[in-house]
Amino acid sequence: MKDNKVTQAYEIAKERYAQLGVDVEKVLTTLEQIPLSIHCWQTDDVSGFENPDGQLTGGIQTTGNYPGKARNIDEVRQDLKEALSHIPGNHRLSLHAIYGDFGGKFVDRNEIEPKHFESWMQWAKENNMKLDFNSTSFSHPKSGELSLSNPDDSIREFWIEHTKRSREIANAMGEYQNDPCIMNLWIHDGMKDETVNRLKYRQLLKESLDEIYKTPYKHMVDCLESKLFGIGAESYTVGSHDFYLAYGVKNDKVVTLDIGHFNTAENVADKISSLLLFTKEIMLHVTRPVRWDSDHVVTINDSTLDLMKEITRADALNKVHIGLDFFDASINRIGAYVVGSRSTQKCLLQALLEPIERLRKYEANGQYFERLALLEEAKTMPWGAVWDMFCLRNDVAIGDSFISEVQKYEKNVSLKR
Ligand code: RNT
Ligand code: ZN
Repeated sequence: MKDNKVTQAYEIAKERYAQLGVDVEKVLTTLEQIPLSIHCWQTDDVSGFENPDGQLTGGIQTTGNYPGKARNIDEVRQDLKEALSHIPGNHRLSLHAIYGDFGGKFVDRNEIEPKHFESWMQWAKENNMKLDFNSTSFSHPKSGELSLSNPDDSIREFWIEHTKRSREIANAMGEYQNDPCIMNLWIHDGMKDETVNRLKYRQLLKESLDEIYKTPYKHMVDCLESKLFGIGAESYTVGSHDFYLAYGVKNDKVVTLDIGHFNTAENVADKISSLLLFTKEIMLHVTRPVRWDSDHVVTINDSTLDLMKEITRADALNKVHIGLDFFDASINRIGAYVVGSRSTQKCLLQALLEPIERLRKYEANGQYFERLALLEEAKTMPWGAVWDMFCLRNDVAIGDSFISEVQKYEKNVSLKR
């Protein structure tokens, strides 16, 4: 689309939004300031560099075998740069511990150090990004069904050591980038069938966490991610939502909400306003569960829209970290990043464009027909024209023109691998 057409459409949209009391310029400035924490693991189907040919375990799965996946650190970085060049705004990069720069040597999980992530810190700085971090419990000979909740002391201590070191690394990242690094802890611990020692494993997990969190750090933030079930661990999940919600509130830790980790009829968006009354911040894993925790690429759908609307309605943009967590191995992986990130931002934009003052007034007056009518009208407002302007100003592809860019990269780079 021609730039002047984008500008014309934007001017008309701006006027229409102004009639509803929405300042579009202000919205664009706000959107520009909201980073997504973009996960590194869509580049290579959650393989990492520790044992790239190993099996993905821990109840998570990628399906598909699309050609061109990144095979090493340089290819991961190259692909991330390509994806980012089509995503407007400045974003963060979320690394898993298995993505360290191990220089071809085997470094076990209980041996990782900040030095293995130094080149990432430099790379992120050069590319104007901040880093977030994740400890990795899965895809390891000691993963088994239980890690931090394992009754075997030596296995549990191995994972405690890994997680302690992960916090140290996150803190080093935060200090280096002069901005707190958000460290997410998700473990796969659970059981396939009827479990009779539920309390015992949860007790052990609690003890492990208490031990892990003994060291206070200034430059990182701890988050805990719960889950409903995993593949092969359908009957019992040690780190359930109740567990981490209670642990987080009691110990001043951030709770991570992954959209795929709740019963399908549960509205994750509704948790934002409750959680924020009891915890300082929230971490999100935005993803698209299809029938199960399938981690499909994020699209503009009701659950993503509702989530973003609840964040803006709760005035919580500065308290919620928006992380992405999808991994689809059946389509072009760069394309997956671009679509998923842009769709997340498009939902955020629609949320920011809500005529919230008028809606609130209606609600306060008991004018519920009027509230419903305006909510429906808002859905057909020309937010797409505002999005195009956002892309134009951020110098990224407007409309569908990123499709051919991604195809070009595929032809010239990824398919040659
Ligand atoms: C798994 C969790 C977790 C992982 C990443 C790779 O169900 O969602 O966040 O997806 O850590
Ligand atoms: Zn997640």
